[in-house]
Amino acid sequence: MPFVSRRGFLAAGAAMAASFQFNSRALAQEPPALRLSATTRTLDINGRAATVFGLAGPQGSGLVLNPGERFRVDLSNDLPVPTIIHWHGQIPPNGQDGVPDAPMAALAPGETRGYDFAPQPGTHWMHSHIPIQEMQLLAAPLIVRRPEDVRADRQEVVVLLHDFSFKSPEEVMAEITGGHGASHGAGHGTPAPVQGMDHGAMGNGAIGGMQHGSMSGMEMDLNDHDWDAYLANDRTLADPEIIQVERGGRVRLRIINGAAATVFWIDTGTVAGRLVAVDGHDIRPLAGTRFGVAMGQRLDIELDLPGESAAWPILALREGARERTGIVLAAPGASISRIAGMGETEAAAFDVDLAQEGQLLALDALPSRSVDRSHMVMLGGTMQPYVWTIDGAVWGGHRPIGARSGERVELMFHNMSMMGHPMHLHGHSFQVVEINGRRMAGARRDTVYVPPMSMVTVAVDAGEAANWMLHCHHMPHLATGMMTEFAVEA
Ligand SMILES: [Cu+2]
Repeated sequence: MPFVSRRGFLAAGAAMAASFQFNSRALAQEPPALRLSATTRTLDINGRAATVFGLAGPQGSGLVLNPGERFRVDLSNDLPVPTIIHWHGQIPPNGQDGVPDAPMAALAPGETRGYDFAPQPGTHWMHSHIPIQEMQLLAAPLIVRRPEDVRADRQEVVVLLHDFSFKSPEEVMAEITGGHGASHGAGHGTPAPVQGMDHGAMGNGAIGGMQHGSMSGMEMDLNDHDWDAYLANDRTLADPEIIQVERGGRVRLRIINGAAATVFWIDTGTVAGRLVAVDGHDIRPLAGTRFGVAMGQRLDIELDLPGESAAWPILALREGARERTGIVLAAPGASISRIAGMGETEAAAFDVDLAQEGQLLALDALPSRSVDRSHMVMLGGTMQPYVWTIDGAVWGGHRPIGARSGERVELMFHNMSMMGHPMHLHGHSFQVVEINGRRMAGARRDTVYVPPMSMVTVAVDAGEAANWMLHCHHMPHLATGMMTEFAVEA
């Protein structure tokens, strides 16, 4: 029984009707599908009410699946507008991937559609693939636990990060694209010198947050919008989530950067962390207290807390700026002091020299084999006009990147622009195999950050014959067309 058609999914394809009758009998023996609803909710952001979108499930916001559990979900659109949800990090059949009209239409208001596939384990998430909806927080964690997670006796703490504006996403987009480009006020969005061109580890695995010499003559653009708030699990540091932990507790942070256009540094403060997975894939553990995470990416960080009645803030610092957000881990009896929403100093720009990515080594490397096909993928664009391109084109004028199913393909991302781009490929997990000309057995991922004027090569075994989206996960870049297709033929 390769595929169980379900109610709404069936409605979209008459060809599936026959299999539905066969499969409906089998359904009786399975637990009911999980219900997930795209809906609106109200948040309190620094004392002001905000109506945003969300994904409500049986466990609250988001889903946690246990080992062996299928991803069997009935998604309902309870919004007044069409929507569709992408299961970021999953490898579903292409028809269930969740991109509007590629191939399935968005769900109309009131429509329910069924999804059923074997999920990829790890820290993943799900979000609308309509950029202005993701900007309205239509996103939630999607955690698939491994058997070893269940055995580990390690408290799992999920943190979903966002940037937030009280303005409508249309207004935000108009401000970003409407002739001004980067905002140049208040010390944000100003071109920052490219830092840290001296390579190599920065001591004890600690990454970033350090000022290196600027590279003469080059400026990169960070943070093309100043958001009203930065959220960790929907809250600011004025009223952060307090998570009860044990003295001497063992914690696994599952960090998801769901922001539209903000790269964060995760700062574990006085507690040493171990980065053990990125994008749901295990890596060789990397010690440190500060790890960067670009839009769409995930970090799993293990902490072994001291045996004290203390509180340990876990902060997310906006790159190139002073704003921050976060949560607080608190042992019984801890006194919790207020944390300012602004740090003393600006956090560094993330991974301009790929020092972090260059230290990440896969534990589940792709099998070694010869490369059947390689493509140079040029990333370009400018703030003025606000246009971001792949191979010189925006969506609609793009030329798909071709492959045959089963081929080993290398995509050489070459960023010729002055902004960084987190590049996300649907339906596959790739491996970072080269950074600025240096071959390596880097991390398995689905989203790789390509800083300005840099080259990152990923290897991927082409999967199901279908057109899979390949795009920048900076939402204003995506909204203005920074997307192409990885066109896999049979
Ligand atoms: Cu981009």
